Amino acid sequence: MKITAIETVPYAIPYTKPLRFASGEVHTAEHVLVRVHTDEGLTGVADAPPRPFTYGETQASVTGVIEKIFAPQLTGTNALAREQVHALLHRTVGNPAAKSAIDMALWDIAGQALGLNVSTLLGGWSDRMRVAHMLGFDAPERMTAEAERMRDTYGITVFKVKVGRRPARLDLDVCRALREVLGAEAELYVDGNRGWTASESAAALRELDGLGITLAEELCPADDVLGRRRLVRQSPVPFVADESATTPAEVTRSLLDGAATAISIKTARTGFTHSQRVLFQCEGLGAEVVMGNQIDGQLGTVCTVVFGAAHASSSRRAGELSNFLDMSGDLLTEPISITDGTLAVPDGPGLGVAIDPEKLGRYRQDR
Ligand code: MUC
Ligand code: MG
Repeated sequence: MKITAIETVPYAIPYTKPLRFASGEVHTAEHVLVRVHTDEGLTGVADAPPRPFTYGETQASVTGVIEKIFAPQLTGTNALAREQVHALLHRTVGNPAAKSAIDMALWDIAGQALGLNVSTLLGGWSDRMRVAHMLGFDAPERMTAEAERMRDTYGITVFKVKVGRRPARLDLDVCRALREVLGAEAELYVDGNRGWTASESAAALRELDGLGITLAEELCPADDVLGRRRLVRQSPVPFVADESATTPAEVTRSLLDGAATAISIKTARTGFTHSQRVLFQCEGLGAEVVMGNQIDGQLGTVCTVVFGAAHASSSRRAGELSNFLDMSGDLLTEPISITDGTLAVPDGPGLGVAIDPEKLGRYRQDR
């Protein structure tokens, strides 16, 4: 089964509520839908969410690199020969979202060809994951109200709180208010997106420890090598590398260098193939993982739950699977939904989802 074409469709869907965090903010999902076509009539699909403030990609760069470099290189290649595909993609540095979308679309094709869900192909551990909701910067009362709404409407009890503002008191007040409002049974963890220095982070961690925080993510820059190592050594909870460890090699270096003790896996940047390499490496080295969110829409969220639910170690912690709830629209024929704090892997071969042409028509920007 040969790849015949790779189609890119840029689209834009506004958020009903922008997500703000220490390294940026997102008001509109300006993503690229990637479709890989084959000579046997099967088409695989995946989403590429460019994050200029993290990886340097834009909607135009994703479309450009696929049209100008990847599609010409991959056309004619066996759609099931992922090692060959990755050898070709590897000739170009960077472009993680563009490469990952192609990788996941190829897994979608493999699943459809075999009549199996990709989650079964990857490992088949479970049919669902517990959901963690990410709370962006806002006033404490608005963040607690959002957390309560998520708990009361969707049964979500795990929250990742964006921190990294100055003064740190702003974020510490939020965490205290959340603990007070949600009680002891809620799980809280924090993500600083490198907003603080190592010393500021250490001071914040001392206060957060009393609030029963379970993970600390990217509180300070990993490039401040010694400060970061010192912080990670004294952290009372696993210290998660996210944007500082975006490839299997960076993950290894980060763990061995003492820049992190846990890893955020985002299928939007490592696809399924490299996410598995990251996961298995983490298992071998004894590092925990958390399934992260690249501010994904429903298609991206499906990819995260398909991967996360596939393995015992990636589904041990709740996955960040809920930020699509803040989008004003979506592309899937059957919307996904969170119930009792969990999200199910869609039924059916491949990724188990289909794109609604009418919805895509509404949001696409190329026509
Ligand atoms: C996170 O975990 O940092 C913010 C930007 C992005 O790409 O992901 C988020 C969440
Ligand atoms: Mg993060």
